[in-house]
Amino acid sequence: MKVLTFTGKSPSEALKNARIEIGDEGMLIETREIQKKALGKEPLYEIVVGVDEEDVKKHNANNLYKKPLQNQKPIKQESKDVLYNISNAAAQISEIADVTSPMSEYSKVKTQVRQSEPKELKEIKSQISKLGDKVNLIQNMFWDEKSPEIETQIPPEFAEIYRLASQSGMDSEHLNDIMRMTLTHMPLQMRENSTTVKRYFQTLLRKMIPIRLESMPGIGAKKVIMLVGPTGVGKTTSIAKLAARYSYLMEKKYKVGLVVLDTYRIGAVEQLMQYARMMKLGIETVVDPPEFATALDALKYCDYILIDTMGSSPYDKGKIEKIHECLNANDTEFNVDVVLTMPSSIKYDDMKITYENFSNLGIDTLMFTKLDETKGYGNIFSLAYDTKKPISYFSVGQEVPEDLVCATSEFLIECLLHGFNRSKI
Ligand SMILES: Nc1nc2c(ncn2[C@@H]2O[C@H](COP(=O)(O)OP(=O)(O)O)[C@@H](O)[C@H]2O)c(=O)[nH]1
Ligand SMILES: [Mg+2]
Repeated sequence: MKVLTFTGKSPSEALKNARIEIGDEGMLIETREIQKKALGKEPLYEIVVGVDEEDVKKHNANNLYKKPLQNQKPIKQESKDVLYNISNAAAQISEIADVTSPMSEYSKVKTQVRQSEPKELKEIKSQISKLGDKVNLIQNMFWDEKSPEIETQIPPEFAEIYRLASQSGMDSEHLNDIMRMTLTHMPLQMRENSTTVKRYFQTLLRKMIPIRLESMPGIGAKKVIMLVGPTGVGKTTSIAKLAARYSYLMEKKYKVGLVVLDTYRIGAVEQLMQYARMMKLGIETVVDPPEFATALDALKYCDYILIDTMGSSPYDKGKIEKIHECLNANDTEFNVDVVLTMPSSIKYDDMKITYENFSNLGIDTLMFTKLDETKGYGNIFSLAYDTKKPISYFSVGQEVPEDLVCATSEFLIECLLHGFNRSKI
């Protein structure tokens, strides 16, 4: 290799001189200050450039020599007086390359940022990773303390799903049962990852919920549906939604008739009367139990008969008994589907009390209202799981008729694990 030296009053001038002689070919070996600037004396810089065919090839392979000479950093940087940082070098390069406008502050900053970015990013990444480890550690510590007392030790990968499910208001015994089942049946390799644990758990929950899929009355048959439940839960509103659904919203337009047993509260009767007028539906009112069969008979031309009942507190046995008498007095051929309607905003224990109080009416399905007003849906899961009564509908708002959802296990488990999302209806 031939070693050539070039001098100048600055490193850039030395480089410029080198380029005049040898062009861009060559390897910048060193830049050094030969003479310091002093009174009456100009500074003198020297650059050492190697030019050799063999070395050119070698450095090309290392990517060092791919750049033109003015873009290279010297291999040796012995002279402490010459500060070689990127911005400095960049300034020199622009100077040599005859860049007309001097490097702006902006581009200097940009260069520095670009240089420091990977280092900072590395630092942030390492901090995040350390933090993640700490969170896991803490989570596991809490998990060890709080993990449910069931025979098998539940691994930390279950912590997230356990937290979500227990926060949802699900009965703790049910949750522990499910955990036990999961641990018994879940393949070992799936347990190592909290995502697969969650997916497995989700599927299991779905399979555990009894659902009554909506079916339409066959030719010549009819459906008689009665909504029962405490006052103010949304029975009348739901009857209006169902009526609109069957008479207007489906592909086939069914004949719908209404019966109202809520004759003690004039306002409540008027509420359903208004819906009946708006939708042009036949409506019958029932005061005494024997009138119930008469009302059904009067609406026998309908495909659907929807029965709204008097509101009653779960403890008001008298009113529940009156409904019971109506059902007993039903000597028609029509079978009445009794739907217990409950708001999702009440606790699981209160749901159970309500269920027990209405159970002598022979509950066929469950309907949950006001899903838009709550955050936890585990109580719904637990009631359906415990009673083995299928869920038929959900009410998700006050709007008639749109805020009604035909029950599916996917919808409920999605609400349970991720909250109610109107866009997913
Ligand atoms: N936020 C919300 N409000 C509802 C829902 N269903 C009914 N409501 C409201 O609850 C109140 C009582 O409803 P109503 O149908 O009269 O209850 P009922 O006494 O059981 O017949 C009314 O203000 C309804 O608009 C629902 O799903 N979500
Ligand atoms: Mg009502």
